[in-house]
Amino acid sequence: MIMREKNPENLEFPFPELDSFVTPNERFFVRNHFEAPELKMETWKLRVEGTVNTPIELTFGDLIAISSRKLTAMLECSGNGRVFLQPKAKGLQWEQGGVSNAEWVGVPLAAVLDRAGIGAGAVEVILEGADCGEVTEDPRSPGPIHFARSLPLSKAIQPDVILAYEMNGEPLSQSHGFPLRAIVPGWYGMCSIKWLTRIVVTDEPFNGYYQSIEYSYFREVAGIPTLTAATEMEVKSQIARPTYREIVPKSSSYRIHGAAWSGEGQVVRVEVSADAGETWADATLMGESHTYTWRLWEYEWLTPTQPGPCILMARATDDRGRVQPVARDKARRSYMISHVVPLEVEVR
Ligand SMILES: Nc1nc2c(c(=O)[nH]1)N[C@H]1C(S)=C(S)[C@@H](COP(=O)(O)O)O[C@H]1N2
Ligand SMILES: [Mo]
Repeated sequence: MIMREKNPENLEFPFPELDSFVTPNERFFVRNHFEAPELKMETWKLRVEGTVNTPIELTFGDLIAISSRKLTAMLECSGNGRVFLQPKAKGLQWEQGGVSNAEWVGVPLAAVLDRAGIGAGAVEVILEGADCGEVTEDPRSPGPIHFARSLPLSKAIQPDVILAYEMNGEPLSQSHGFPLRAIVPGWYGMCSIKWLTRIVVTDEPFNGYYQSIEYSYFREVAGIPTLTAATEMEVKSQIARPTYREIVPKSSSYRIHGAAWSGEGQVVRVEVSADAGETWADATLMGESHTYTWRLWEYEWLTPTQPGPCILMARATDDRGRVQPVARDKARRSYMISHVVPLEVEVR
């Protein structure tokens, strides 16, 4: 793993080493804002309150008694690829490995909300983690805050939004949110709250730090840029190999490979260019197509006969016709980094 920050722990998956559809637990990237809390299964409780018919408190035993669901879903940090931004942006300088894919087991959030009964006028569901800290750099928090995000009720009650306690057949590790985390498939990683201990149903939109100040972008409303919480993942592809400045033999065949994904859609096409975007050719999509996970792809590249630098690119298209853009959209601030990143290699 590549250490992006020691305390709190922030670890990047070395994306050039991508060689499996499911990311092994010890290679799944870690994104923590505060020190990971040490929660004990015996004393852990999940409170559900706010605009509900009856506020409830569930123990871990109560929770796992609810019928479970298995789901393969990837998480991508919305700052993944930040190192490629020009001018340089503040924040963790992720390369391509703020993204991973796992099989999760948990209970639908909808089933938990049902226990409490969603009250009249409910519009959003806030998920709050047990981790807590103070943001001491501008823009500062008003003191210690918990990591929290809200989901619109319509997303919160979708059966694929789960509260997970298993990751790739093992109990969640402390780094990934033991004993319980949300998995909000198709949405950027910050929506999938770890160390979940409190759920608040609200009758007004939530404007917490991590969706108004951080993890928000400018969306145009009647021509006026309006800060809006980032939610669904953009369509995107990444090249795992070759890597930046890799030496590639001339007049031979090289397997370019990587992964591509699209939030709530499915990738239908990945194209590769070996001439800085002048011409494109279709890559082969491997395995089956699934919503919420990445699709591995490969392309057999017949390398140039002449030595010299060569610019590679990959771009994905999804089943809703979204095409990965070539240009960076500044309205996205330092998040949702999905534009095509040129990759320079050296043919020798
Ligand atoms: N409680 C809590 N949940 C959290 C975070 C956090 O710092 N605290 N980080 C979020 C972010 S920004 C991402 S990208 C994902 C990363 O999940 P992972 O560490 O399991 O890869 O968790 C999200 N959930
Ligand atoms: Mo993130």
